[in-house]
Order: sequence, then structure tokens, then C-alpha cells
Amino acid sequence: MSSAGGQLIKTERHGKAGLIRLDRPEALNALSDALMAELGAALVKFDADPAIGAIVVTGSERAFAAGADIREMKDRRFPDTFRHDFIAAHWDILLGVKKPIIAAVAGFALGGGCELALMCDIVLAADTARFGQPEINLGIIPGAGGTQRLTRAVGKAKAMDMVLSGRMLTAEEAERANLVARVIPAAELLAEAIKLAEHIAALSPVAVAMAKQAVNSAFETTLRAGILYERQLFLSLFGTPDQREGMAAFLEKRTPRFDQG
Ligand code: DAK
Repeated sequence: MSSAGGQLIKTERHGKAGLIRLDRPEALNALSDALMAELGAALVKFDADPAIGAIVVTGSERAFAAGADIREMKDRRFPDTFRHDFIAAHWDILLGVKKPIIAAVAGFALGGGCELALMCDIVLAADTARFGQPEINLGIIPGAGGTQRLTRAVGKAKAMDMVLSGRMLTAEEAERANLVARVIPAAELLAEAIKLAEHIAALSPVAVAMAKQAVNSAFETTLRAGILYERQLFLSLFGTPDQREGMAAFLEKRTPRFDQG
């Protein structure tokens, strides 16, 4: 394991897994512009690094992130919010990351913290995790997918409940609602997330990147267009050495050696 980092995040490498820890404990990892800039830069760096195959984003035991920074937002006024691309630039960086991002969530994941988790590809939750969209208590509404990505994940009934009341969900309730993939005892969360990232990182990088894009397209297009897109990606993988290696290895009863370049 090696580590580095800026002031508001820390990065580590665990084999081919890149780990990003949000590290602003005094504000429960509130997602200030500076923190999001550091997070975006770290994601871009890991995404471009051939030695990394998957990325884990985590917070602390107490908070994954308690939302965007309310102190920073308090004096913002319309129309400047609209004209100057309020907050969005650093958040949008996540959308361009090709490698899988795993959110390892313990403690509070509120507002932008919940939305950040939902922008990741797999959400693993500690049994201590609490998910919520409390923006309504501040006189605003979610602004980073909490009415859209959340609704597609959990359905209208649960999304309305969360967005209109600001109520927090336990990890178990979040799992039942399809907001998270798995609930894990808090003490094992990070090790489990890194293990999952290392497992994915050992697979074919091109197949993994296409699998991510194909699933994400299900949220952005019609079923017919999505099926056609999936078909094109599927067919194109037959032009890769990894498809030949994966299938040959299966038939020869050995572990495949995918092109990790
Ligand atoms: N911002 C700034 N500081 C925060 C914070 C936040 N979101 N959450 C907590 N803190 C700070 C507290 O102010 C406190 O600082 P000091 O008073 O010690 O200086 C410290 O963290 C510890 O918090 P508490 O004393 O409140 O701790 P408790 O255990 O009593 O309560 C809590 C924990 C998480 C229940 C509570 O802190 C809380 O309710 N926090 C606010 C949660 C919230 O409302 N979050 C939603 C914020 S709005 C967008 C992208 C993102 C967004 C919008 C648009 N675009 C891309 C366009 C997102 C918006 C939001 O997230």
C-alpha cells in the first residue's frame, strides 16, 4: 500500500485498487468546492493510470459526507448560481470516469453525500450508514441527482418519502430499497470494498469499462436503444485479445491473464 493526498482527501493504492478517502472530519466531510476539486483530480488521475483498475471512494466512520457545504452555499444568489455553473463543474467529472467507482459508505450520506454515492457504480454500506436527502429542511431541493438518479434507483414511493420529508434511511432500509448493493459490518467495510475493487481490477479492463457504460446507458435511453447499444459493445469485444484469452482460459481450466496494459 502507498499513500498520498491533498488537504481534504487522502489517496492510497492497494494493488490495482485506488482508494480515495474524503478527509474533512471537522465538517463531516461536507463537500466544499475545494474538496470536490480534489476528489475530481484524484479520480481523473486514477482513471488515467494503467496500474489502477477500479477505485474506492470512502469517508470516515462517522460520515461518508453530510452533503454540500452549507456554509459555502448560504450566500449564493440567483441568477449568479445559474450563470456561473454553481457547484456543477467538479461534480460532473465523475460522469466521465471510465473505471468502476465503488462507494464504501459508513455513517451519514446526506444530500450531496447520498447523491455522490449514487453517482458511483457500486454502493457498499456499513451497517452504520444513514442515507437521506434533507435539502427540504434548508428550503431547497436536491441538485445532484437526488430527484432523478435516486428515483430511478428506489422508485417514486421511496424517493418522494425521502425528498419531501428529509427522513434518513438505515442501511438495511436502503438495501431493501435498492439504494445500496450490500450491507456489511462496519469493521469490514473498507477491506470488503478494496477486495471487490481488486477483484474487478484483475478482469479485462476493456470489458469492465464497457460493462459500466452499458449498465449506465440503461438510465439514459429507451430500452430499444439500450439493447442496440449493448449489442454493439458485446460484438465489439470479439475484436479484443481479452475475449480470446478469457474463453480459452475457461476451456483450458486455468486463470485468464487479461491484458492489463
Ligand atoms: N455543510 C457544512 N457543515 C456541515 C455540514 C454541511 N452539509 N454538515 C455538518 N456540518 C458541520 C456542522 O456545522 C458542525 O460544524 P461545527 O458547528 O462543529 O463547526 C460539524 O459539521 C458537526 O456537525 P453537527 O454538530 O451538526 O453533528 P451532529 O452529529 O449533531 O449532526 C448531521 C450530524 C449530519 C445530522 C448534521 O450535521 C446535519 O444535519 N448536517 C447537514 C445535512 C444536510 O442538510 N445536508 C444537505 C446539504 S445541501 C449540486 C451538488 C450537490 C448539491 C447540490 C447541487 N450540483 C452539482 C448543482 C448538494 C446539496 C446539499 O447537500
